[in-house]
Amino acid sequence: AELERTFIAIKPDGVQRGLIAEVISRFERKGFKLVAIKIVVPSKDFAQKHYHDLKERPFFNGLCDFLSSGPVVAMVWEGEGVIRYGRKLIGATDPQKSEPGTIRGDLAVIVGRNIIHGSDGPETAKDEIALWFKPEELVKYTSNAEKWIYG
Ligand code: DAT
Ligand code: MG
Repeated sequence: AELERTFIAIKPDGVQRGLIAEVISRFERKGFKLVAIKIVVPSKDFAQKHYHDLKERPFFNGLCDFLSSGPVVAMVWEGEGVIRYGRKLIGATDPQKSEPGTIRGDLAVIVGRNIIHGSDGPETAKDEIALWFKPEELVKYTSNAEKWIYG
């Protein structure tokens, strides 16, 4: 399998609502491989780094306050097409527009409390993984399921 990785985070609303297992389960059952995970409360400064692309947007400050308001479950998932398909599992940014069957479609109502973050492309995936994790926190292992998932 091709070694593609994406950064996925369960935001404070998802953690507080008890949706950690639900979110992980969707990525795990799909056949993606978890290679890093931790729970952290990011500082406001760290949240601003994570969302630096959005710093001109009117909601930037509130967004960064929210991300740093409680524990976040930060993860790296690996698999063929995981960046793009991870975004499909997550659904549209605004849960009012997310399809049923997606994480945001099934589990969230408003854009400011949409449970989960996922990298939007190869460049942001690389940058976000490097921001949240040290290289040695990414675990290299062979999953026994791989030969059944990829043939
Ligand atoms: P996504 O999280 O789907 O990649 P994004 O990168 O455009 O979406 O925005 C990051 C987060 O900012 C998003 O998950 C929720 C918040 N956000 C986006 N647009 C918003 C808006 N119009 N009002 C309030 N919050 C918004
Ligand atoms: Mg984004």
